[in-house]
Formats: sequence, structure tokens, C-alpha cells
Amino acid sequence: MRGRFITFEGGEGSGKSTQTAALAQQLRAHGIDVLLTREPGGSPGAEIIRHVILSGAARPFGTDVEAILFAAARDDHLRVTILPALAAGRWVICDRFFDSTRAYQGALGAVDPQLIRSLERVTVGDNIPDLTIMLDVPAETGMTRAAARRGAAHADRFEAEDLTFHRKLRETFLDIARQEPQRCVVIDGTQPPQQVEEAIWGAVRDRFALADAPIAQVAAS
Ligand code: Z5A
Repeated sequence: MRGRFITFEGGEGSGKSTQTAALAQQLRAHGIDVLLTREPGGSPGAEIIRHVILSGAARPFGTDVEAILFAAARDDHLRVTILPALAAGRWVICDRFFDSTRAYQGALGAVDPQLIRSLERVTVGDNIPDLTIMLDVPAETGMTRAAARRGAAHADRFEAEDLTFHRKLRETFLDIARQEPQRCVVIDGTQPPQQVEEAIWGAVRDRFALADAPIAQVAAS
């Protein structure tokens, strides 16, 4: 049986890396084979493109070219990593996917929606996520968290954008969730990590009709 495909979206510092890892652990405790991956990246070819984009090297070519590069990375990631895992029955958790292109390059980068749709059609096609968790935090919170974590290191291509950019980004993700409520669940990411984890687990358990307790507890009861 094909595995399930779960994506996480949200602004920077919204807690995606923390929560994708927590969900993978929870699913594994339920006996589910999980592949944890991320975008841009997740395959050798896509990791090279990640470096080109996040270093800012592609910025002078404009947002259309950046959107095309994200799409090229996604195409490789899907073909090399995600689709084979799903076909083998594994569950795939991906930190960012096509909603990030819609938001960062589409809404914020002003890339023509028709180009965004065409890129989705040729890369993603019917491989739409079964569930998308939108981690929602105010832009200020996310930027403060990301800056604290970064320390003295340089901000990357998108971290360097200003507060207005990150506020608009948040609204764009919430708009996507409003437009596709059957796929997206918005989770309040301002709560302590353990509470965020429980809220996500509730959404995943309900969506896929999973038992509440891990396998070890079920077996012991
Ligand atoms: N991008 C794009 O433009 N178009 C695309 O199509 C795609 C991506 C796919 C990738 O950056 C960049 O590419 C991204 C969008 C763009 N740009 N930005 N900005 P990345 O992969 O390097 O990083 P990111 O995806 O933006 O995530 P992040 O900034 O690393 O943050 P996060 O994963 O959401 O959060 P975190 O690492 O789990 O947590 C951040 C800190 O907050 C950390 O110290 C945690 O311990 C702390 N934290 C986490 N949760 C909490 C709670 N609940 N309370 C308090 N503190 C917390």
C-alpha cells in the first residue's frame, strides 16, 4: 500500500524542523516506517540547487529564475526520494513543499501565478500531499527565534528579508489553508513545543485514523 505524504509549512522559526522530527518519532513508535526529508534539498541533485539558491547566487537572475530552480530541485527530490519511498509503503514527512513556492516566489516574489501553476503541473502533478501542517506564529516571534538560533552566522537569502515580508508570508500561508481546508490544518506554533507536538499528533491521528497509544503501550494493555 502507498505510504502517506505529510508536508509542513510556515514562516522561518515557526518550529518546522523541531516538529517534523517529533512527528517522525511519534509515527515510528506506532510501527510506521518514516522518511524525514526537506526542501529545498532531500536528494543529491536538489541539495546542490539548495546551495545555489540559499547562498543568494541566483538572486541577480530574478524571482522567476529562483522559482524555476526550486521547481527543478522539487522534481529531482520527488523522483529520487519521495515517490520511491511512498511506493515502498513508507510515510514521508517533508519540511516545506510547493506551498513555500506559492508563498515565497508567488505571493512575495510576484512570480506570475500561471508560471507557478505550470511548474507545479510538470513537477508535482498528482502527487499532492495527503496532509499539510501549517505552523502559524507571528512574524516577530519566528524572526526572533531564528536570529537566536543563528547566533553570529549570516542570514540566508530569505532570512535577510524584513518584517513586512515575513508578515505577508504568514498571511499567505493562512490564505492557502483557508482555500484548501481539506488538505491543510493550521496549528498554533506559539505554544510550548510539547503542546505544539500534541496538537499536531491530534491532527495526524484523526486524519489517518491512527491509534492514540504507541505500539508498546497497546501491547502491554
Ligand atoms: N523556500 C522558498 O523560497 N521556496 C520554496 O519553494 C522552498 C523554500 C521549498 C529554506 O530555509 C528557505 O527556502 C526558506 C524558504 C525558502 N527561507 N526562509 N527563511 P531553511 O530550510 O534553511 O529553513 P526554514 O525552512 O526557513 O526553517 P527554519 O528557519 O530553520 O525554522 P523552523 O524549521 O521552522 O524552526 P526550528 O528550527 O524548528 O525552530 C527555530 C528555533 O526556535 C529553534 O531554536 C527551536 O529550538 C526554537 N523553537 C521551536 N519551536 C519552539 C516553540 N514552540 N517555542 C519556542 N521555541 C521554539
